[in-house]
Amino acid sequence: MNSAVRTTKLVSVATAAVLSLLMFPSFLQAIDLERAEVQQFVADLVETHQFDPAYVQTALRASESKDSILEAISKPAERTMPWHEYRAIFMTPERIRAGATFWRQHQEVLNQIELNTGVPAEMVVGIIGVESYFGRRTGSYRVIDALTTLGFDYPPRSKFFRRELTELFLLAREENFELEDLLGSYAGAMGPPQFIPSSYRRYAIDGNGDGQRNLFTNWNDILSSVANYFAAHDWQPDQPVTAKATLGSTATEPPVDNGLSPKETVASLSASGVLFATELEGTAPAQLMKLEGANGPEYWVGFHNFYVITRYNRSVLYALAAFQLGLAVGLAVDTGPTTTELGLGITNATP
Ligand SMILES: [Ca+2]
Repeated sequence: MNSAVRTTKLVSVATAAVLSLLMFPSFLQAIDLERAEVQQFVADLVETHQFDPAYVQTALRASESKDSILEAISKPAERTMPWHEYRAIFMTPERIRAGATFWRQHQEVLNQIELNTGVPAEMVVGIIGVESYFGRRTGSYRVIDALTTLGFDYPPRSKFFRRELTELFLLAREENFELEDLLGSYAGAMGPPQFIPSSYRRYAIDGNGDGQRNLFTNWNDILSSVANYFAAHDWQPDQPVTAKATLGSTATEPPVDNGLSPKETVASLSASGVLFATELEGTAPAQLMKLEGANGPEYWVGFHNFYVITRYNRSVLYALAAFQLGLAVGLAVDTGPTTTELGLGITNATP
């Protein structure tokens, strides 16, 4: 019996492998349930979160480890690209126009969210525009494939992604999703706002009040959740995000810091000879960033709200692109809430 079963299994595995190679450009394979770390994972879900072991095993058995996911995780765009090239991906006339259409479609919800949270429509729209081209590009990997691949076959961050895999199981149970139907990016980020499972569970909002937090297809939930993420990370309403800066003639060694938290203040940067306009007090946190523009270096000062954007995605380039795209779309929409000039930040006009 054993040998017959084994033979059948071998044949079917071999057939599947050949079919896979024919059908997919990159190699993929089922997760091996015999592996110690996979067994440990199943045991944890069963013991800590009371999952049915058969359910977990079935889900994992149906998932696939993919080389294309391992390749994608090794080269995120914002780490390898100069600012002007990265910015050019997002600040296209097409994307800005699409953003204006998107804004008008969701105007009412965006206004309500801004009223409730103090997070401006520009910011929410900018994030959705950079993350997914306003919902057009949300990723076509099965989230369970992404997280099993990275959780079990990507040692540098396997702990992190295995935790996200646990969160995915919990999320699907809580929100009544079919686990295997959920699609997302190669890193397991879902829907137009690209929330990973832990962020989804922690920050998603049921905006339309139907009892489910649906970040895949419900725009009220999606937009409310982005704003909630910002509010939860201490977004300061009506405060600026960035200012364009130049170096005064007295600036000998500018305190450039392209890190992810402001270590200087408005006063200390000014004292160093950095020239920029802001109404913030001297004690307000600030950082001077030097980016590679098309015609030489660009200097930007980031304030507290800039730091908040980097909590959504830990990249200075990302944060600046999302902010600028939101401003550009806001200008294109040309409605009630308007923006001040680029770089000075967001203010709400009196309606
Ligand atoms: Ca909902």
